[in-house]
Amino acid sequence: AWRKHSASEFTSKEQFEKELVRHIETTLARSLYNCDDNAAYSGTALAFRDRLIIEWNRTQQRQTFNDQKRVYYLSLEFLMGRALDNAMLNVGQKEAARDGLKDLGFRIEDVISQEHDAALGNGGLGRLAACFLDSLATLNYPAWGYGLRYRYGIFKQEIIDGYQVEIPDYWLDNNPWEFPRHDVTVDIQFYGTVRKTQDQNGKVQHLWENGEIVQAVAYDVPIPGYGTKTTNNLRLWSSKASTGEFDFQKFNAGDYESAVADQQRAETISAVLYPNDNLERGKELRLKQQYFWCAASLFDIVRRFKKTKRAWSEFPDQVAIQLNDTHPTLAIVEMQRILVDIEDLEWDEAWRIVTKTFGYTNHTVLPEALEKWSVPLMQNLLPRHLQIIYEINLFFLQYVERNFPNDRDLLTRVSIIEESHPKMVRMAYLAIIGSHKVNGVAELHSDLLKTTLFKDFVEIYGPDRFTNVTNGVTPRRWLHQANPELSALIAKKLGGHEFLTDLTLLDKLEAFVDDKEFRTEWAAIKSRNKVRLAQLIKETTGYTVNPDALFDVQVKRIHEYKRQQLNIFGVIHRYLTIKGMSAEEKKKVVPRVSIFGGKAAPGYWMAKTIIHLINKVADVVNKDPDVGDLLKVIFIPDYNVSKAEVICPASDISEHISTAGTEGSGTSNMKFVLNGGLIIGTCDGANIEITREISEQNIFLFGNLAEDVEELRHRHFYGEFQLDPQLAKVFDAIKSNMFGDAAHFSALTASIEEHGDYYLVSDDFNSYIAAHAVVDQEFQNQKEWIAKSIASVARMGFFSTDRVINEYADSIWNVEPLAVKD
Ligand code: 26Q
Repeated sequence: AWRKHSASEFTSKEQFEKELVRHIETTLARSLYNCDDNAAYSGTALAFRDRLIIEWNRTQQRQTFNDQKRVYYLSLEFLMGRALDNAMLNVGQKEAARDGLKDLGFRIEDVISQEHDAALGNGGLGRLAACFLDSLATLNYPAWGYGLRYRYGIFKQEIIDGYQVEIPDYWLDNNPWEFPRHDVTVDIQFYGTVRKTQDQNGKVQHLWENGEIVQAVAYDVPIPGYGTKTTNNLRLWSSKASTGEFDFQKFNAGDYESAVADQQRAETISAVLYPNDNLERGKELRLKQQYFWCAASLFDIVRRFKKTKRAWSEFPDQVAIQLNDTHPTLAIVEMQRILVDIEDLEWDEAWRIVTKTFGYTNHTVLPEALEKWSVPLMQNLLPRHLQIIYEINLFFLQYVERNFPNDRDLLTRVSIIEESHPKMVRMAYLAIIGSHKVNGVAELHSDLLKTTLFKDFVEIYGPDRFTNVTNGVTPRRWLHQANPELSALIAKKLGGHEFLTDLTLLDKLEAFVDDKEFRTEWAAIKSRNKVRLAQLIKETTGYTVNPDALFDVQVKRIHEYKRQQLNIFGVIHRYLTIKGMSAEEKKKVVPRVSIFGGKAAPGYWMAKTIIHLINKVADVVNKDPDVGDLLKVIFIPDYNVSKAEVICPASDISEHISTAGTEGSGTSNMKFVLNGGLIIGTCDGANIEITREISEQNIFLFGNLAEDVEELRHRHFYGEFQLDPQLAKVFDAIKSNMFGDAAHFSALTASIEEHGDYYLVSDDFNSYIAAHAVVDQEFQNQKEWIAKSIASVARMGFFSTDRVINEYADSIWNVEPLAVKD
């Protein structure tokens, strides 16, 4: 009962207003009379935050008291987006806030949109981690996320003269969602030397000494679940100069300047998120980030375990650690170091504990994304860890040798150390060897891992170490929050919002596919969502688009394998076709808006060239009176989570057109279909399973299959290459300077015409154009189109991260939810 009367509760708009005003006037020290949207946002966030904190503390107490097995999700990226709307949904009382804000002269939507996105991630992998946290809390799993508290998240993108320009994203000022824990710190060592000694019993010991110490400070973020009291913790580490005595020596010695420089260097570790997506660059600072975060997290996890006074052998019964890609692989080595060097366990016993604890998720088969670190670099930064890696490798290769005698090639292929110049540490192999389960993120991807990249390891360990867990998205953010009207309509038909926690209930919608009134409501919602997107387009680009046109969307990181170039070449083809039409023919054209969005890694020139071409095509097409409303081309700048929440509900069709076999899963494909958009795509990643669920009738598939790719590339390599004739016309237009100086785009056309067309743009072009013709055709039959839209949503239940998390819990972590009583 005491909880009902705690100071921060509110269940009516009057009580909410009281809390809001109190926070504005006292916490923020502002007057209500010059309170703008931003202050209203801060006050509202603080009022809801108070409510979260209570459940957060209780959840942590409950989890400590129950002492069940916990899950730790290690990810260098958490692409959270905004928190307030989600807090309102999970705390409840959004309507009280809406009414209270209205009384004070604010629109809740304007207030919510004041919040700066928490953009601590690049794309799919980081957003997946954020969806996982939401599902873990919603399903009452005792789980923590561990990451880095970057001062700068992913850069803000501006488009200037058609070029991407990167602006630093400083986001930490006035962030009400994080709680500094200045008492939770860990000293992290770098560099130094390893000294071998013996203890009293003659046992060999390794002392890692004389390194540089950097301090890790914990910042905690509450993660509320939906429809539950569970509020889990996301712990982000920030780097700071160590305050140890050693470090004051320089100050005392009068070397003030170099002492300050040392401090700055320490803070650099958590300064910035590396903006590469699916590309690794081998920079020392990145390795420092990885170790800093792994070591701090492991120390914290071990500290929590040791408080329970259990035997070390019980560690894997209490702790499951999941590695989000290879970025946290050093955690495996660090764990072994803690057990052997510090806790004095025997190597074999320690290693059994380690491998039972870790699981590794792979997100890509692209060779350029596979992490490798140079041995000399690692030797210098983490000398003891390199020794341990060599030791792990030695025992592993001995094991392989015993089971596959006289196969030198195999030993070379699977060695953690690549015998190149310089030698390299293969992080994926280390992650496989140190984990009990390895999973891919969609069926095709997991199959490809087993038959190509990790084939030798399947031979060595047997197939059971390798599994698939197909990705998903959280229906709270990606249906209910992003598309409140659709969520309300579904709830009206299904008799409540239970589908938000059991997404398979959507299958009941199938009964309404032929319900005319329902179809009309469904279509009206899509239409209003398109108006909302048209407004965003107007605000961000200045262009006016017709909401009745077919909205064709491709938003994701810009990458050659994702083939935005195929899309823009298709748009140019469409433009040329319209230009060649008579007035009579034009009447039959389905008006279309081609919408792009996404960031290119700052050093990825080809991706930047693709952005430039899209913007130059937009310049020409959008002002061409011959075309008018029949075609518009839009590049929405600075694509991020909160823009995605506007874009996903507003597509008629979206594009998921990667070269077959290259996209691990894709998750925006799921978001678009869940919001009633149809998709055009290749047989790649999760598109395949989406097709299986919603049926081939409801998706526009095209292009070569993964099994054909190798052969096609081989043929290209041996000069057997014919540019598709329709694509040739597109290239001719580009080369005629139709979209500005063709020299800007020559590298892009040459990569296809002259350098082997690695991503098979030309091979798939004809099939792509044909698929779009079918899209145009079918869009004209709105009745059928809406029926497909409804039928697809009805069959999307599989793609909830709630299902995903339960699969990880059963097949990898072996953890149970913690029951929460009221
Ligand atoms: C590695 C080393 C150094 C610097 C950066 C990186 C780095 C950073 C980010 C490597 C890869 C990433 C991101 C990868 C990623 O987002 N992968 C996507 O993961 C999604 C979730 O599983 C899948 O749906 C996508 O198919 C996959 O591309």
